[in-house]
Amino acid sequence: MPLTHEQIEALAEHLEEAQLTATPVTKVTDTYPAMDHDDAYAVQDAIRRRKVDRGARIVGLKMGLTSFAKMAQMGVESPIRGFLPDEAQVAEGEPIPTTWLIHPKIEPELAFVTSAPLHGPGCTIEQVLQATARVHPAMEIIDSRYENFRFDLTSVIADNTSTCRFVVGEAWIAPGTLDLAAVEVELSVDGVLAHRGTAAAVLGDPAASVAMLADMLAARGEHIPAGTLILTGGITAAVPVAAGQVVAARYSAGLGELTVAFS
Ligand code: OOG
Ligand code: MG
Repeated sequence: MPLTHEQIEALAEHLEEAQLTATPVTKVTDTYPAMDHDDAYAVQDAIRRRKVDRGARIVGLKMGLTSFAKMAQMGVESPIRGFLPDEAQVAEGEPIPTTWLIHPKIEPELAFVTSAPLHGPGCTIEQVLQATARVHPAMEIIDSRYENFRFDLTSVIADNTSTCRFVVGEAWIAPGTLDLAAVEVELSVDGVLAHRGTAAAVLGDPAASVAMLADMLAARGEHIPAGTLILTGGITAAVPVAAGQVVAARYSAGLGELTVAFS
């Protein structure tokens, strides 16, 4: 953990300013090549504190880079976790303005809502399913604060895993009623198919993503509380979006279609 408290606070301010002013910045590892993942999570935590101090609520947690499509797309090698502030949440059907975004991309996901606490280490898929109330279709809009959406793992952790906006569909299914890994999704932009995927792309089963989050939190003496919303990670590669476009994700398993319009 080579960074000082002051350096961590300065990086958090730098990255949050980049977000709030929609101005891309150089990677934090360009300035501090020796910083490690613990430093990066400390920067993420400092961004979280800045937002909470200004009155934001944390409405959920997310996992990222949980699919091979995403790891390959971004050139990084392991999953990461982040937080979802209320300012990122968009209601289903509400258009998303792109004015204050840098270079947004969208990806289809499954969102879990827990009904009981989940503790690691060694959290299992069975424990996750036992502790899950609902599984919803979701879309995440990611917007890296780094130039050209290019980063390494340390830099993207510090940047709260590119979190920008997210939409959780009102439709839901109860876990246990079907094989979540078999859920299929088709992502289309203005009616043209962009990607097709199966939820098994997310660590073999999206419930494994929640289990991994519980284990990651356990390493810091934390857990997933009951009532937590969790985005489990993009099922397909993410696609760039622009004002005027309409993106639809059509899910199997009775989860329906989730549409997001950009203005
Ligand atoms: C990092 C965030 C990845 C996901 O679902 O895989 C992510 C990025 O690709 O910018 O949210
Ligand atoms: Mg995502």
